[in-house]
Amino acid sequence: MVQPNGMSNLPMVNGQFITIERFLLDRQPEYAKGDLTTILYDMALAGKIISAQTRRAGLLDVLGLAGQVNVQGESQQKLDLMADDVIIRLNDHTGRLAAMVTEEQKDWVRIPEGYRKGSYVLVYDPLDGSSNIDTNISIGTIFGLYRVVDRTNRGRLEDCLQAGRKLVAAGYIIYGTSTMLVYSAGNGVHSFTLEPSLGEFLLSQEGMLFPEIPSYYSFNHSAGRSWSPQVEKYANWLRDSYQPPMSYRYIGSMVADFHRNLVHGGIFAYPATPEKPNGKIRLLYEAAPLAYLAEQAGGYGSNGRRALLDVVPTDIHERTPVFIGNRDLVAKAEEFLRQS
Ligand code: AHM
Ligand code: MG
Repeated sequence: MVQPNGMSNLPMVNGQFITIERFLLDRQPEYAKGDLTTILYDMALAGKIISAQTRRAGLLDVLGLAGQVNVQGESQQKLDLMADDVIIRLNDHTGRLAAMVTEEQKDWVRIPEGYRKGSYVLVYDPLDGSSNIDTNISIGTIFGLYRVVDRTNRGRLEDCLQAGRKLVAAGYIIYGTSTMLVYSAGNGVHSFTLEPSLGEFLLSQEGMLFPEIPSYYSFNHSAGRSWSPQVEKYANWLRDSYQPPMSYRYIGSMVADFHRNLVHGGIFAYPATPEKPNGKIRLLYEAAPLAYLAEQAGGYGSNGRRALLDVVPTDIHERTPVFIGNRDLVAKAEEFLRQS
């Protein structure tokens, strides 16, 4: 591939950038080859399409508001519904999936009659942080992949209600200053940046790890008045006692807060409050995939008492408190929350 100007910092093999396709073909562990690799490639394609749509979101809004231009129905859909539709349409007919679970649909998504069923279940939040869409702030797609529980009987609720520990791959696509795809299939966390003029995701970093010294902590402090005394003490400890001091950053898109903390080190938390006894974040398609990535990057995700990956969901849209990021910071949160 020709080297675009100013991109010499990306890893190369034999003078060439490494496309996600090449990476998936060459570097996937044996167990992840086949359908799993192809689903990951399909998610990369979904990311390209959603990225293109989010880049045009402001324009589509203007056209929609003017009401005089005959915008296609699809363009006028809310962006999160459009993203949901893109992912379903790219995946429902491929014969690789047995079921899907999405934040945007009340029930789990069945593979339509007439299409072959596969052995995997795709769980996803099509556009996390969607309250940020109209203010041009980073948002993202989060996804996880499970194998069906029983290959002879595919596509049931119990295939969807699996603990994060059973994930075989997870990732996110972040639509920010650039579009990046970050994923793991159990052999470390790898990131790719979309080169817009080529329309290709190129390897940015293989084997991402949380830096040892964290830089940021991310809570919504406006909820502070409702926190338990334990959460309050922990937040105060992060602010007043942690050395070297960390900065406070909260975007309001968990995927973007997580990504920044993965790159620079830190912790994101969305604790329980009396108003939201289980917090806000959804276990199956938000917390578990990010907890899987966190553990693959040397970090940890907890609900404040135990590993998020060990919690078996009883409802596809179940919520959970979340503490996720550098392992020692999350372990410290558990320590504070154990205190009476
Ligand atoms: P969403 O999936 O509807 O976008 O909601 C989840 C988002 C998270 O990305 C983010 O961390 C959180 O909601 C922000 O909520 P709050 O405004 O209560 O802090
Ligand atoms: Mg979300």
